[in-house]
Amino acid sequence: MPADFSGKWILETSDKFEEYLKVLNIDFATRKIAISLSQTKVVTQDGDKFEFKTLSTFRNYELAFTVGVEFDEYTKGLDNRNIKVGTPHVSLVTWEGDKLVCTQKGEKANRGWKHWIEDEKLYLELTCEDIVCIQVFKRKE
Ligand code: YOG
Repeated sequence: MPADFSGKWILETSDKFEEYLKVLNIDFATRKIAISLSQTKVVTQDGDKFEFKTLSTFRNYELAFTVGVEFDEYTKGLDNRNIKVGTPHVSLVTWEGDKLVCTQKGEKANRGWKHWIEDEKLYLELTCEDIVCIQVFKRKE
């Protein structure tokens, strides 16, 4: 039985988020706004079909995918990169035990993220090149 990520989660702690933004070439002013934001993650899960909404007062990012199915990803409003099927650029989410693991093959090396639940918190590890950022979310009542 896979983990259940569904619900509304609010960002509690963020480690190395600015370093992650830097490696994605996000400019100074945008970084300062981004690191000060409260983020809410809204997850809808139906078997292996997922919808992730990352919401803030500055920008939102929505992603829908099915585990095991490659998809095009355009990181609109984030670093605005294309991660496309049919080129060597593609995103894919798989289960590694109870961890949801996304690889984002594209212009940036070693890019991806992992989600898991630990002690009733939602963890998000964001990776790009040699940077690993960890965000922890708690359930929003
Ligand atoms: O989530 O990939 O949960 O899609 C944002 C990284 C900041 C805008 C969080 C807006 C952004 C400027 C990860 C913040 C890096 C910063 C709220 C989003 C680039 C630019 C949207 C993400 C996955 C996993 C699901």
